[in-house]
Amino acid sequence: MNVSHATSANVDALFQPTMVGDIEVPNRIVMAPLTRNRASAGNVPTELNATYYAQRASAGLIIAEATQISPEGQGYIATPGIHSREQIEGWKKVTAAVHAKGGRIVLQLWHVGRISHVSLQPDGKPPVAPSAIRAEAKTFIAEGFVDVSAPRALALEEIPALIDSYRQAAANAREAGFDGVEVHGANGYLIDQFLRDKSNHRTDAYGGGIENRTRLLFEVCQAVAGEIGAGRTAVRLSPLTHSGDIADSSPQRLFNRAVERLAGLNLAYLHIIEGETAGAREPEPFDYERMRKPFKGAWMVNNGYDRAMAIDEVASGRADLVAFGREFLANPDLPRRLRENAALNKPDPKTFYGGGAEGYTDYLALD
Ligand code: 8OZ
Repeated sequence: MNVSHATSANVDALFQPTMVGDIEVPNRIVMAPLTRNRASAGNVPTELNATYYAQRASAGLIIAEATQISPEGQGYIATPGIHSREQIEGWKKVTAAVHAKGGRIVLQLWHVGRISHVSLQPDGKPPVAPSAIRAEAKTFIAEGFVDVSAPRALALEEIPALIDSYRQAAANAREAGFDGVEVHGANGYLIDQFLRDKSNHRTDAYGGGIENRTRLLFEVCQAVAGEIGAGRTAVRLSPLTHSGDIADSSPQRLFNRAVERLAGLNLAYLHIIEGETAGAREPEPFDYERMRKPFKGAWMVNNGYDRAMAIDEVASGRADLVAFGREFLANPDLPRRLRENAALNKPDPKTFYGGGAEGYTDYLALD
């Protein structure tokens, strides 16, 4: 018996092609969605953005950064949108550049809900949320870091139009050349605000018990899948995160039921942030296998994975795909580096949010 095989799973596990819904991927290494705040005026993607994503086209799948579905969906400066003609045309440059390099790219559909500031909202109005509860959280605007603004509660009558703005954004993403979309249901943004009982105090069909709090997530995914196909629709969830001042009294029950409802839609993949976003992987006990059980699509995991953990996770079958954020930001050829066990460039947090090419398109590949 080969001892090295017996003691450690083989890196080849990460390079087995597979189907992710309707999308065929050549490896299991995914570029996680990363907010970089480098859109141009009108929140329009640029040639520089196209270069950045094309440099990373060897990913099994690129998940493009969180992108607002509507003007109200914006919460930070210079994040891209997918609701205007100029934005769709800008994204076409990105998808064409990635496809020309042989890659695959989906768009993360984002509504920040209450994690916003009046200066970013149409006519300076308050941001919208499930309930009028201000988050203890910050955002960044033209003047720098500021507290988020107090939101107003969405009226029940406004929810059909909200869901339709997700559907329209998915149609726009398809027109822009994306291979699919990932609905952002994580990290304390609008859908997550509806899921959790700390931020959702509604007494109508979208608040109260778990059935009602999972309704918006379900209906958004149903509308998006109906527009572009379930095999091109995915969701990101973060059951244990407290990002955006979010919390729930019973995350295991909540997310078991959320995944059970989503399972009926036959989505392409579920993307799970394990633990606190960009923080502790096990802040409290959580049975991810139990949550996964009803779901038949691809299972993607994220948060602090290194090479050995990723190989073990995929080789064991606990996950089909592993998403890397900061490592992909700093290593445009991350799949090759993982395959060869090469050293990794270190990401520089000073250039994460905003700026130009520095810390964006100037990380070197091997050779
Ligand atoms: C970092 C800064 C701003 C937004 C997320 C979209 O956490 C984000 C985000 C991350 O999902």
